[in-house]
Amino acid sequence: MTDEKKRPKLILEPDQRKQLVNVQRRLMIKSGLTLGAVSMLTGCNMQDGDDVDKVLWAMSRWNDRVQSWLFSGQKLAQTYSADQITKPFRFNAYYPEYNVPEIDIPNYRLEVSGKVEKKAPWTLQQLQQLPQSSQITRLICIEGWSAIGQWSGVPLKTFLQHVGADLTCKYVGFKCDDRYYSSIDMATALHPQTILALDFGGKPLPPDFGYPLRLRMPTKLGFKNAKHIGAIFVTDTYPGGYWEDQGYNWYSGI
Ligand SMILES: Nc1nc2c(c(=O)[nH]1)N[C@H]1C(S)=C(S)[C@@H](COP(=O)(O)O)O[C@H]1N2
Ligand SMILES: [Mo]
Repeated sequence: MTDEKKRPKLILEPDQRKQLVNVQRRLMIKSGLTLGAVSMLTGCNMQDGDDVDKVLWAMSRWNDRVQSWLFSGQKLAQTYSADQITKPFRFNAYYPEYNVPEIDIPNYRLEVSGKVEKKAPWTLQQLQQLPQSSQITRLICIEGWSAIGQWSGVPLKTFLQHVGADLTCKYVGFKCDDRYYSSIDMATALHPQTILALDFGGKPLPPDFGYPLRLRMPTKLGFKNAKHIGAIFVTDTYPGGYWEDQGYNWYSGI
């Protein structure tokens, strides 16, 4: 028997293969861990699909913790000048551009729930009346492209303070009007460059880019930047996310 034949064979379901690619690539390459080290750390020998699945999720959650320890909370992401803005900007979603949701803007309300004192919904006008912050930053998509854009809106911290959110909670979750959903750690929610963007390039957010309200934070990968936000909630229960639940690392800091 050659060494090759003795080595346990990984038989992966398509879903698990996707997880292996998405999670393993980021975690193992970034941390420099080998398969052997991973099996030592997790107690799984990776001999069957079930184990692989367990390892990947365990590693990913462990990676979330390490990333959040390393996150300074105040260190600013790089900003750019107006002449560096990418034109045209790039659209991305889990569906093609012609399926961008139609939103009834005049009747739009942002819902707020979970561990907050004030659960009244917000109109766009009310959001526009809160202090605004602007940024020219780079959005980086996990699929291998990036683009520089200008967004402005309400710092999420300001919003959370206004609704009397329990800032000791672990998570802030987002529900979107295209059934997308995501969540972030509280430290990132309070970061000065994390904003609820109302404007893109100095004008109200266009449909493609997440109207009427999107999350914009240059400290996390593109898929964490939820568009078309309809509801925000504060919780200690892990909310996951659309891609996160399919294997993308939840923290996904940059
Ligand atoms: N509601 C919603 N938000 C979303 C997505 C989505 O499919 N639906 N896709 C994410 C991904 S993968 C990326 S890269 C960015 C793309 O934002 P853009 O269209 O402004 O470039 O939006 C993120 N936010
Ligand atoms: Mo993305």
